[in-house]
This record gives sequence, structure tokens and C-alpha cells, in this order.
Amino acid sequence: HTVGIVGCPFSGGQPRAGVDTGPLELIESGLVQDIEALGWKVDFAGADTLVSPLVADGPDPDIGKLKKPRLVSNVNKQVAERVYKHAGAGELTVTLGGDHSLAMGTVSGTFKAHPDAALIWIDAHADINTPLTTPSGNLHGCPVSFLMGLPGTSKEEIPEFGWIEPVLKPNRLVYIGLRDIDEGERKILKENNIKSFTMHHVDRYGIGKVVDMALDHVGRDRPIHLSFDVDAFDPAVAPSTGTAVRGGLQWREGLCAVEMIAETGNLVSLDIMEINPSISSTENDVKQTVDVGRALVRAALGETLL
Ligand code: DIR
Ligand code: MN
Ligand code: MN
Ligand code: MN
Repeated sequence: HTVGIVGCPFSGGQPRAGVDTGPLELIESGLVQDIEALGWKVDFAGADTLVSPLVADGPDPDIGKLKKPRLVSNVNKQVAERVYKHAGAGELTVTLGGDHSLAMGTVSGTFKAHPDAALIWIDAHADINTPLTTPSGNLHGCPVSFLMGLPGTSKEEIPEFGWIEPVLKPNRLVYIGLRDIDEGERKILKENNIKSFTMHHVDRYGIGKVVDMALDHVGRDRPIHLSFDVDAFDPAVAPSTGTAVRGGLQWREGLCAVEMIAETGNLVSLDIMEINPSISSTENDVKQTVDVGRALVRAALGETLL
């Protein structure tokens, strides 16, 4: 058992500074020691090997509404290569964000190593806006559309992202925790029949039943990439994040979901995204949110699965 850590101090997919310090905060809080204490080897060369905060090689004007498109693309291409290296070597890859645009890279890298994988996306948001539907132009709201090859994301339409292969089929994706969905996203989810368990379903059936239904939908026997945005949690649980939304997962609900996914034995890749230590009213907010990230990783590695 080896965990490969990819640290991505990157904030270019959204406007708020600070989310790029998430990975270092997680490492400094003792994440590597947590993982080793659970009996896993760690493949991580140290904090100075975090994916470098790249700059676009040249001017980076908006493309349509999209902000910092070349920067986001360049960084993600590098992230995809790093994740592929770990996943291809059979390691469980843990990527520390950074904003959720990084999933362009993480999911690309995982699916290159495991082409029949499924993607479970736990988030308040669907992050499936296209260059044509995005209201904000922030690429952290768009990664899934590129991975799926939706209209507006093709090589012909936007060559700057031409390296991203449309590896994700709509029936291999499932959402949990949604509660803030844009109009264009709603249409995409319906038209493509994408299975979405919103907070309504969590309230109604309970998290255990929801995760069971989600796993049955994508298939328990295939490799699983779990992309976890900490804003899936209620703001009382994970306050230090850029786009907090009321009415989210409680502490145990989020961890139980991750534990159930880990219990399949097929988790191959995990993203912990959108921890922003600069967004907080108190020091305790930051500590609490970083603790959530650490606890998610431990849950994924079987801390409570005896
Ligand atoms: C909104 C907010 N759906 C957008 N998105 C996210 O800008 O596309 N916030 N992902 O975390
Ligand atoms: Mn997200
Ligand atoms: Mn979100
Ligand atoms: Mn997002």
C-alpha cells in the first residue's frame, strides 16, 4: 500500500487568494504522519516538490468569459502528468488543492491509468459549467464539462485546452451534496441523465443509503476517483472555503461517505479541494477546516474500517 501525494498550491481557477496555501497547511498539520500511522507508505518528496505555482508563458487574456485560461490549462497539464505517474504505478493518489479547476488534471491523470474508472464528485456545486454557460468565467466551476467533452470544450472550439481528453461518460459520474446549481448546469445534468444526489436526497434517505445508491449507479467494481470539495460540508463544519453554502454535510456524514467509498477497496484517487486558510473570522476556523481535510484522507485510508 502506497499513497502518492500531489500538492497543488494553485488558486487561478477562482478569484480569492489563499486557496493556494491549502496544501502546505495540510502537510504542516501532520498529514504525512497521519498516513504513515495507518500503515501506508508515502510517496512524497517534500513540500518543496509541490507543483510549482506556474505563470502562463505570456499574456493570458480571457477567452470568451473564461478567466486565466492558459494558466489553468498549463498547471493542469502538469498535474495530470504527476497524477498519472502515481496512479500508473499502482499508488493511491491523494491530490491536495488548491481550487477545484485542478480536477481537470487529476481526473485526466487517473483515467489515463484507469480508463474504466468512475468519478464520484462530492461538492455543493456541480462544477459542470461550459465555456458557453459559465456565469462567472471562473474555471473551478467548469472542470467536469471539459472531462466530458461537452459543447464548447472541444479542441476545435478551444485549442488552449486541447490536451484534455473527454474520458468521462455521463453514466460513470455521480454527484453527492449539491445545493447550488447554475441554470445552465441544471440543463446539462438533466439532458445527460447525470445521477445527482443533492442535499435533499441526503436529508430524505440519509447519507448511508445515498452513498449505496451512488456506488450501485457507477458500479462498485471499477476503480473510483473521489473528488471532494470541502464546501460540500456545512459552513459550520468547514468554514474556511471560498464559496460556502448553507445546509451542507455534517462532519460524520462527509466522513461516512468517504469511508463507504474506501470500503469498496477500489478507491484509486482522492482530491481534497478548496481549503482556503485566508477565509475565516478566527484562527479556529482555519484549524477546523484543515482538520476536516486531514480527517477525509484518514477516512479514505481506512482509519475506522476495522
Ligand atoms: C459557480 C460557482 N457555479 C461558478 N462554482 C463553484 O462560478 O461556476 N464554487 N465551483 O465553488
Ligand atoms: Mn468544486
Ligand atoms: Mn464547491
Ligand atoms: Mn467549484
